[in-house]
Amino acid sequence: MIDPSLTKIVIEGALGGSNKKSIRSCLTDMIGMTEDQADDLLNNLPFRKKPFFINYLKFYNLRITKKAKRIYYPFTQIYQYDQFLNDRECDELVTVANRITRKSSVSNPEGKTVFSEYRTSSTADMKCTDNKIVGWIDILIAKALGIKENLGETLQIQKYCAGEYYKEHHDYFNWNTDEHKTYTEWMGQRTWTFMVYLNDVEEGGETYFKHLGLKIKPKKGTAIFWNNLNPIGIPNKNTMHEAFPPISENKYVITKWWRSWSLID
Ligand SMILES: O=C(O)CCC(=O)C(=O)O
Repeated sequence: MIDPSLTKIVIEGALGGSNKKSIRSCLTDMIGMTEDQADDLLNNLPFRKKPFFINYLKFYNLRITKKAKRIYYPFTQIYQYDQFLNDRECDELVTVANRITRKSSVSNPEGKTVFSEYRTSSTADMKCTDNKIVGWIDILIAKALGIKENLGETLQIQKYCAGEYYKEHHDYFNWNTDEHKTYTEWMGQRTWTFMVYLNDVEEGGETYFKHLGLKIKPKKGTAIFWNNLNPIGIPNKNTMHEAFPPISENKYVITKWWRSWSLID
C-alpha cells in the first residue's frame, strides 16, 4: 500500500513541471521503492494522457494584457510590463526566497539534478501551497498572459549573489533530443517565459538576448516575458538569453515557465 501523502507529493511535483524520470529516481534512490513499485505508482496517477495534437497557434494568439508593451522584433513576441509588482510584493518574495534557496541546476537528458559552471546562481521553488503571496502572484501572471493557470510550472525565484550568472541558454527543450523526450513527456514543450525583477541592480545583472541585441537592466517590479516558440510550435532561436553577473549586490528575479498541455483539466 503506497502512503497517500507520498502520492500527493508526487502529484504536486508533476503538476509543477517535474519530469517523470527524475521523480522515478527520487522514488527508487531516496525513498527506497523498487522499480516496479515506482512504475506502478507513476503509471496509475489520475493524469490526462498526452494530447494527440497541440494547437501552438493559441499560444501565439494569447490575450496579453494591454498594460504590457511589446518590444518589437520581427518573428519574436517579447513584452515589457512596468510596475507589474509593487515594492511590498517584491520585498516579501525576496524574504521568502532567501529562506529556501538551493543551488541552481541545469537540464540534462536523464532529468537528474545536475550542477554546472554554466549556471552559478541559486533557486527557490515557490509552491503556491506554501505561501499565500505565491498563489496570488501565480494568478496575476496567468491573467497578464491570458493563459490557463494549470499550464504553469512551479514559480521559481533565481538569486544571483555578486559575480553569479547564467550563461546563454534558451528555455525551450531542444527538438528531437533525449532531453526533449524526458522533459516533455508530462506537460509538453515550454511555451512562454515570464520573468519579474524583484530588485534594482546598480551595475551588471542585465538579461541579454544576443540575437535581438537587447539588454535589459533589472528594475524592481518590471516584468519581461516572451514566447519561446513560433506559431507552429517550433523553437524560436531569437529567445536565446543570458543573465550577466551583478557586480556588487544580489539580484533576484522570478521565473515562471508555461507548458503546452496540462496533466489535469
Ligand atoms: O536572471 C535573468 O536575467 C535570466 C534568468 C534566466 O534566464 C533563467 O533563469 O532561465
